[in-house]
Amino acid sequence: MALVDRVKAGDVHSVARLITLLENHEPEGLAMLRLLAPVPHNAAVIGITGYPGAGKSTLIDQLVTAYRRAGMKVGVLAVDMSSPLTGGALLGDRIRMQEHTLDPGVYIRSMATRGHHGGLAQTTGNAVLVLEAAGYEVILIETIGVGQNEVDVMDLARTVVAVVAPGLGDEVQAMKAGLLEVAHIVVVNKGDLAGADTTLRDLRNWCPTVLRTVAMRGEGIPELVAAIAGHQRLRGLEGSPVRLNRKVAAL
Ligand SMILES: Nc1nc2c(ncn2[C@@H]2O[C@H](COP(=O)(O)OP(=O)(O)O)[C@@H](O)[C@H]2O)c(=O)[nH]1
Ligand SMILES: [Mg+2]
Repeated sequence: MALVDRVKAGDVHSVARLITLLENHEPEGLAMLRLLAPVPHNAAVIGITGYPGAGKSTLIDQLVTAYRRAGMKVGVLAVDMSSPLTGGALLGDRIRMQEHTLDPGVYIRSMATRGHHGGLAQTTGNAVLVLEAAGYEVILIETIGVGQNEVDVMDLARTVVAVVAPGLGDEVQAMKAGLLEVAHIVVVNKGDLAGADTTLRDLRNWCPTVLRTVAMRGEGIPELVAAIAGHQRLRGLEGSPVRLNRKVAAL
């Protein structure tokens, strides 16, 4: 069977191989992407953005568990700029996600970002296409979301969740200026820490949907899943060009 057919059949190794070809800008990869067409855009593409340490990976880990329980195939694309700000973050993510790597219904991938500059969003978009072609129903994209590159990556997501940790006054101010503009849902994670109430109150003046989570303990996850489902339904009603994932919207 050709690589393209194996991707369509959902073979994980072929998915990984094709994404690598696309990451390396191999002409062969782009040719195969064309062969995948038409790709049904049935996945719920969800962006999880926020500063390093806010708890994005921990939250994604919990979301993966929730969507798997609902029987959906889940892909995770961890996009992280190779800046001093995020150095070393990806290894931690891999270790945390290890439990899911044993699950054939979950595909987790760190997108190589070094030297990508403007092409990051395109490469990530191509990876989303490959996952959709392979039948993934939920695709979670993790990014730190501060620079233009990451904001472009967020354009790929139908629902964008901004994650904030309490007690970081300056960070919250920066989030208001940048991240909150692209976010549909704001999560105050580390709700167990002092200052969570103040941060929640503050952010509720800015965004209609602000939730508290303790990702480490799985608290607030059903509410987040419901808020994402609600947003997907809303987008469906608006007649967005991206098709609605009915399974996610039904949760
Ligand atoms: N106290 C507390 N710590 C958390 C919570 N969620 C995550 N963390 C911790 O915060 C740190 C950063 O989490 P991580 O998910 O890697 O953040 P990311 O950089 O945004 O992906 C880790 O040490 C987590 O264990 C939470 O709800 N409460
Ligand atoms: Mg992370």
